[in-house]
Amino acid sequence: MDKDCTIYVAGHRGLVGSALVRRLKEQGYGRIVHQTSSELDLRDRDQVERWFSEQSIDYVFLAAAKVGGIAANQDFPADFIRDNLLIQTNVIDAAYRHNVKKLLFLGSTCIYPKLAPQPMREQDLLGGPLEPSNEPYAVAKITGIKMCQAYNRQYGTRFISVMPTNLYGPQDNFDLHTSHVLPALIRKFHDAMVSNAASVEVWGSGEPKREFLHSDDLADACVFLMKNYGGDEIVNVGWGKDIKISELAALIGRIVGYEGDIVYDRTKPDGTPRKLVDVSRLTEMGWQARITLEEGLRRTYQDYLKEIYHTGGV
Ligand code: GFB
Repeated sequence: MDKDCTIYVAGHRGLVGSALVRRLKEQGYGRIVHQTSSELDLRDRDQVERWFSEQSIDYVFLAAAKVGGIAANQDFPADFIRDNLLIQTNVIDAAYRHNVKKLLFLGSTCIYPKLAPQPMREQDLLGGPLEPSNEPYAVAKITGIKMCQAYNRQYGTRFISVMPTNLYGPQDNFDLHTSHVLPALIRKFHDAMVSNAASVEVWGSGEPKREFLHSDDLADACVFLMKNYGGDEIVNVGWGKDIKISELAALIGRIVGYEGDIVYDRTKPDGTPRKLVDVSRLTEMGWQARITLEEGLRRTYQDYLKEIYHTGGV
């Protein structure tokens, strides 16, 4: 990627897209283009076509998606499959028709079977039934991967697909109903600490295990792959270790400084029992994540405090 190339970051206001813009700027890329969803509705083929005709886009990071935690996936399954299929189909097809040099599609590790052997390897894709709580989202993401591979095969494009594990960082969604577990727990523990509540409610049994990667690490991996990877196979990006939700809750409680009880609401779903990715394909290429969960959580809590108090943090 030349420093003066035009790079389109789709979804630049989100957790992943905003981290990509930060990383690309740090590396000296001058022409990064983007649009908000009200300026450009990526679900609308004509608007996407117009955008690609107006810009001379060389590279695309496709980070725009409808995302959410376990409850949002269960409550809005139609929105998750429709919006993601429309967004990715329009952008991938426009990238082909406008001769984009390379596109990076962001998938998710929920594309792997519910009971895939752990850690999950790239070749486990389509090896068994999916986790039901997010199947429509996962099917949309699998379709995106297959579209990239099909376009490469038929049209000779260079579209690569990256599978990040559960992510967190600045610009995350802290809404208690639609967010992922990590921002939800930061908010719940903070609110409990401020209001001196006797306990914090954590969904499910606390037994499921998840792996968490900071969005700045993911952005670094994506820029690395855009520069160095041209293969057709998908590539996992993860931290390499997972922890129980109960351990995550205890860690967040410690960072926030909350000393009350943790209670488990077992009427809420656990989702998939474990989700850890095999990162050997990426580490063999020479890339490794750097931000430890504890450091990442401290940074995310500081960012959250700045956001809610509009100050310089504590
Ligand atoms: O992050 P999360 O919503 O999604 O939930 P998934 C992870 C685990 O944390 C589940 C538990 O076992 C939840 O029951 N959990 C505990 C909580 N307390 C809370 C809470 O207050 N809020 C939330 N949200 N969870 C998502 C998929 O699955 O992973 C998406 O739904 C996507 O499609 C994403 O793939 C990466 O890790 O289960």
